[in-house]
Amino acid sequence: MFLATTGALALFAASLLPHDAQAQDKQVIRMSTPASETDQRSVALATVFGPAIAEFATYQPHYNASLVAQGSELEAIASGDLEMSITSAQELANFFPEFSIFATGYVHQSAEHQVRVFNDALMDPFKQKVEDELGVKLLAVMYLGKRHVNLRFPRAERNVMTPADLAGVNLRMPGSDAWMFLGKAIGANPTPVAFTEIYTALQTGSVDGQDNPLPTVVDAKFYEVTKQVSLTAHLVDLNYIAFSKSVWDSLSAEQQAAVQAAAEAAAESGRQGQLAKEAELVTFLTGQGLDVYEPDVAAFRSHVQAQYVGSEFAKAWPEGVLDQINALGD
Ligand code: KDO
Repeated sequence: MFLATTGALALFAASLLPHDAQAQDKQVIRMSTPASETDQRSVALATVFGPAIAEFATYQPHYNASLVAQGSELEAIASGDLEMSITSAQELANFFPEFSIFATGYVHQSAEHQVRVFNDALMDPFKQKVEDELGVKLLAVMYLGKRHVNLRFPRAERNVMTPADLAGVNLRMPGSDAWMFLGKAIGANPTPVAFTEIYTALQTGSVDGQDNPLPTVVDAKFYEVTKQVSLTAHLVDLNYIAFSKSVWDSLSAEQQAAVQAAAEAAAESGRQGQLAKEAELVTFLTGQGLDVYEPDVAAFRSHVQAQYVGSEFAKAWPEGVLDQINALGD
């Protein structure tokens, strides 16, 4: 009996060997993000991207900034410590100021507009520069959603209809110049806090509010520690799927095509997931006792646009690109 079991075990182990050897040969793709595992972008990457490349690579996601701190992912890819992330235009603008055009309030109009812009020839020099100078390939654009102002105060205390109503409000923003500028441009007093610290910052009152799309407000449970959402839609936000160029170069042409197709399919799946959530979450948040209301969006738009005109950011935008982006609008 003992011998039989040992023999069976030996056979079983032997049958695993070629597999194991194969698994060791596979390229491991570590992906780091501050997002949670249940965020629609994370879900799409885990259920669409990972399986689509499983034959030759092992997709290994790290959530909640547990592997790399928010904002350091591009450096980590550039130095070979990470293979993939979902990066923002604001983070790219730290290296390449012209990327601030995609981080500017009220420039992108919708999820579909983001895709048209990303796939247009106008993006080619942007993508090329990131590839050449940082060793990062931008494979596809993921939809994060429309960012709104989400505050601890009840509406009776602070009714946010125009930028003037945000005067003196300590609004948490991610920590980079482009984000700070946007926070100021909507009329608030921006305070940099890492994504993973927002809940506590809201709970303890070290900030008065934060801005993120509704799916994030729900996924990260910010609704538990806030009382209102003013639907400012000041940024139709995105992330680019960022992939190590040196890993890309080590793949065969077929594998590269598979990675590219997998990234596009995951982005599409995540986009649909995020759009569906955006459509249903006003009801959920209202049910949780939050006031969710429409401000004077035209007042926000004209105020924000006026802040960017003539700014240091706008000076870095290549001639004519804003017009090209607008021409691709809805
Ligand atoms: C955030 O820190 O508010 C932000 O929404 C910024 C985005 O660019 C993105 O990094 C996102 O956080 C994380 O993926 C968490 O959702």
